[in-house]
Amino acid sequence: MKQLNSLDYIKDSYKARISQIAEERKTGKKIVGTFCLFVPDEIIFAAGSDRMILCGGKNNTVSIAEQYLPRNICPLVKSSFGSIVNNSCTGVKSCSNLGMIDMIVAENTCDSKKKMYELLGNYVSTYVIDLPQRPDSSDALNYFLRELDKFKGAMEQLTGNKVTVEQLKKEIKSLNETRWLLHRLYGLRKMDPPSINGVDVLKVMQKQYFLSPDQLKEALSMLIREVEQVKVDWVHKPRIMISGCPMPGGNIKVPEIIESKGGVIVAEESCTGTRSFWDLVDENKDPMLALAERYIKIPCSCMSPNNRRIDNILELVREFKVDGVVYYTLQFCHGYNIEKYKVQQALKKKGIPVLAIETDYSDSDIEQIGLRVDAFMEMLS
Ligand code: BJ8
Repeated sequence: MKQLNSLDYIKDSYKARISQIAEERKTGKKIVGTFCLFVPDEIIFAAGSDRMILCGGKNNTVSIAEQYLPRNICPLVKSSFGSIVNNSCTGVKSCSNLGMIDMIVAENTCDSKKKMYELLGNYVSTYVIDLPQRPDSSDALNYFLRELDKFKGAMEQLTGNKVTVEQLKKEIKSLNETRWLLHRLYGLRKMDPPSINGVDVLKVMQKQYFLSPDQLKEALSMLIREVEQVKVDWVHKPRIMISGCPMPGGNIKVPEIIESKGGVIVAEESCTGTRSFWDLVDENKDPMLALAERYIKIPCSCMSPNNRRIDNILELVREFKVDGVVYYTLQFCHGYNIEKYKVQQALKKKGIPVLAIETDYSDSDIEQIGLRVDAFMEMLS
């Protein structure tokens, strides 16, 4: 497939972004670190602060975390924690960024994250948003709205800036523009064959959490323009959707295996995929209410029941003409591992084959996963 210049631009934007954050700090701007989609960026930006997502996708910080945390928790939590406690930064590229964080904004999602945040407070000031975990119950929305109001207050205290309705509306509009661009990019993947590889899109989706909103919009516009020009000869490749746990930067093992074995990934039902942008925030409502309504709908497996996720998966399978689903989970992620049963049942009813892969951040299972993916592709061909 054609080399896309915008992908190099996105890859090379790392240094510029770090310098930008360093400059912002010199002017007194506060930098917030987050780990999850449930934290509304709009409130962080409306308070005049900037944010970096700190989820770890690299294996080299896992063993550092294991000196503090049990081995049998998910690698995403261990990798994230390992980057933060690794004060010496030995061999860990991303570690230097953490010194730039003024406050971590955490959320009550899965058990591993919740308990990890308690320990994180020893290293960086940590604020926790309490999420209602039964989103369909009658008082969940009001509870979440109150939590977001408290969070807005915490941001005002951190930055010394008042979060105004006008500023919130401006940030909602800006981030909706990004969501629209992502919808346009994903729209190009609905073509047969799509004119961009899944691995390339995933790298962009991983970077979306690192770039500033303006950088991201510029990069996405460039990418869309380039992808629209690409002409691909038709060759049959099984159209694969990945569904499950997020894949933060550094974790690209399974998508690379899928595409090296002849499949093409056309969508990712994950927080490094559609969950990050699928729903927009209503621009015609009171901004705090609109944010609460949009964010509480994120179909994460920490929510119960989470039937919205099943509906969304079936919608994506239809829209992206998916031939098979790779259900991807990280070891010890109980939420997504348990929800696998319901997802498999729903897809089975629609005649969509599923390959379940449970893995970690190490390379030890590459060969074994490759054999299973090979067999899956053969079945789909
Ligand atoms: S909204 S998916 S980003 S919580 S993989 S740490 S769930 S044990 S990352 Fe997540 Fe927010 Fe949900 Fe998305 Fe726990 Fe599972 Fe690990 Fe996970």
